[in-house]
Amino acid sequence: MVKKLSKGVVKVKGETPKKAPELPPAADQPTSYAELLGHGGETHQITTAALTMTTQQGLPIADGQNSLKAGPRGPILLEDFILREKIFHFDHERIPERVVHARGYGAHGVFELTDSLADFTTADVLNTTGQQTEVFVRFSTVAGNKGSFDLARDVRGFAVKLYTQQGNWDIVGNNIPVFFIQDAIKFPDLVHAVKDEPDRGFPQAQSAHDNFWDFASLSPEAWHMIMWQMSDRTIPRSFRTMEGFGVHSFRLVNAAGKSTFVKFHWKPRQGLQSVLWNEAVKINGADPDFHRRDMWQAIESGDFPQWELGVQLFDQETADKLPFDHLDATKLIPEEDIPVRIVGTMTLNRNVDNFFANTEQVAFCTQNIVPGVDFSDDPLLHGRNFSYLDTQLKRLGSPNFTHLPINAPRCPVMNFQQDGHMAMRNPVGRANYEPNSWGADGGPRENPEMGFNSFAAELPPTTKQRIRSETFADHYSQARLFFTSQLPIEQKHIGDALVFELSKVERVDIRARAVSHLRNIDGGLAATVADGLGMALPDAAKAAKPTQDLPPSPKLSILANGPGSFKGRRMGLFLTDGSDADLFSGLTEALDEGGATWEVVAPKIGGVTLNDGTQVAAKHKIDGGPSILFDAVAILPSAEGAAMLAGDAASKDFVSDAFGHCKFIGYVAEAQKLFDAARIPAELDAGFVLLATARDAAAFIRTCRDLRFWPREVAVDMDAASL
Ligand code: HDE
Repeated sequence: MVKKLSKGVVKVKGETPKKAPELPPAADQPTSYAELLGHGGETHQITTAALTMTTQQGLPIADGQNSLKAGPRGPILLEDFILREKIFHFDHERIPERVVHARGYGAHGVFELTDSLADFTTADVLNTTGQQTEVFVRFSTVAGNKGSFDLARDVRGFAVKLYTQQGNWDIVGNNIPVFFIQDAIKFPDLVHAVKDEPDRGFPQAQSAHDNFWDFASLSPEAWHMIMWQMSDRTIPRSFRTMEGFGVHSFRLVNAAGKSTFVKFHWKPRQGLQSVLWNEAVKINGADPDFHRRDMWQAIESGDFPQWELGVQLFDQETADKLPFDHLDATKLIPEEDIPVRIVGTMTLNRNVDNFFANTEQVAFCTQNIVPGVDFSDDPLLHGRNFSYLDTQLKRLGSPNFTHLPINAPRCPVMNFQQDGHMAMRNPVGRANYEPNSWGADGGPRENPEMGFNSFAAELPPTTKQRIRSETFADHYSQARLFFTSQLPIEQKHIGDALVFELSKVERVDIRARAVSHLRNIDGGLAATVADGLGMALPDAAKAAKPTQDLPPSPKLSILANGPGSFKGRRMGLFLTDGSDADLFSGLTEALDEGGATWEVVAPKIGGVTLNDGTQVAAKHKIDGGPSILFDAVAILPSAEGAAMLAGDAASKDFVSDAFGHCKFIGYVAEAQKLFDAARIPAELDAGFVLLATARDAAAFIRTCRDLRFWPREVAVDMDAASL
């Protein structure tokens, strides 16, 4: 980014080389590794520059560049313990990746309570307004491996660890409020089915294959979540533009021991935003780290993402009146039925300084709750409570993973648990059992007043059996509710996604079985998908319960809940030598004022010289900065520049992709040659805004408030004719 100082002199924004951190005076420097490790915080910050390099044992190293050899040309001697230690440690650097949610990205932040829930819960973090609680959040995709790409069509994990004064509270949620299955015993099957097929080891990070749709088409309970999965929710524009949901009902318990059911919501202040599927496919190639880079950049630039914490509170009587069972994780409660009460704000304000120590080693567990919060009887939740602790042991290798700085509570931890691999928190003294009479009071001891008490739920007389509740049997009504709550363009995207995914399924009978479920959800959708696949409409799947028509819930639409401004979004400025300097200044000033970001795309990474001689640095060379990386673009070449680039494939792609992805396009008249070369229809639609002078900049940015110019989709997609 460039700011013009005076004619021909520029300051390149954000590129001022950072001053090297000043080293403390020698006397203040840590003298030992142990002292370094004692620095606290979430990672062990080691400024090796200040010190002589040592082995893990602290032995100063004289030569780290050459191994110990018999003669200058080898062989290497077994005696070289420095070499062996280094290679040994390297060999053991990897820990198992998460069995699901392997690819993730985390950031630190703070939660501030704005509305006390003291009437409902004793949880300190939800009682005192204005109180700030440290948090760590990890966003993730589910199916792909750790090294997969960010824009897979997939559910996103949204896991929040709140370091409260009463212990760590983890809300391990997703960006979708429901789940595929109703009982934890089905989880390994679901995950096996969606991940790469075991014989061939592909496809990576995608559900578009036979095994997933085979499982899905044999699991009617999955179809509500499948509607979400096929919607634009699973191709978010950014982690910053996703909602988070705790999914299950939990309980809040107050000082009088009264329980209230609660569902947790995180609502992004940035508004909901997604990309298009064709764009997602291309982003994965151009920038597989699109989401993590976006989060990193936003936080580094001080544009801290924020979410509001919302709660849906309801009692047993209300629960009994709902037209479905709230203990069934395939169901949501429409906000129109039980409004979401906003009670706090979460701000992510600090990037990790060591990815492994923080994002990889963080261990979320649904069983991490605090006094005043408790579980509902949701059978999926209970399975999760077992799984998370179990998997952390496998992944982190020791029951002492709670000693790692990212997992350690920020309040005192006192008990008689001891030893184990890598124990870092080792109590001293003789007593390691309870009760004991060694200390003054034999502590630490339990505290019935402030300690966690399970809610004393009454249980009706019942029998032990392996069974699925009849109240879980309505599989399609909320799937229909989700579909009918979408705007027409969103419904089209769901149809497109289903056709795409099922077109990757080789077995025709699986395709047909999938479409048979759609018949119970929406007849029009079923017909569209069957037509898109070129197959006859199959009979409807046998339904355990008939589909009910529920009133639509506008809150379920992304487009109805968008950002309403260009703030926090990114404009691509396509420049060449000779581009108009006034327009460039006007546009960049308007973007800066509006809290948006912008990046220059130019024929050469060295930048361009504007028509007043100003030099502007480029962020991307054209083929390295395709328009898919931007929310909107401004095509601002000089006449010579446009003529030169009219034959350039990457420049034509830049324009035609922006057009095809329904982006708002600001342009100068000189761009016409490039538009013609990119075969943009001669009559420009209302998504194009002419930037005749710098005064037009503000109006263009206002136009970009809407996410996309959707009417264009009808023109660019033959499947849209039915809209
Ligand atoms: Fe998870 N899930 N899950 N899950 N899940 C894991 O725990 C599991 C479910 C979710 O960023 C694992 O630490 C079972 C629903 C997130 O580190 C594992 C069932 C929801 C993350 C596990 C579910 C989630 C995980 C793998 C069905 C949304 C990533 C690694 C009963 C509410 C957390 C790990 C992070 C991770 C088990 C279903 C969200 C294996 C058995 C429903 C966000 O323990």
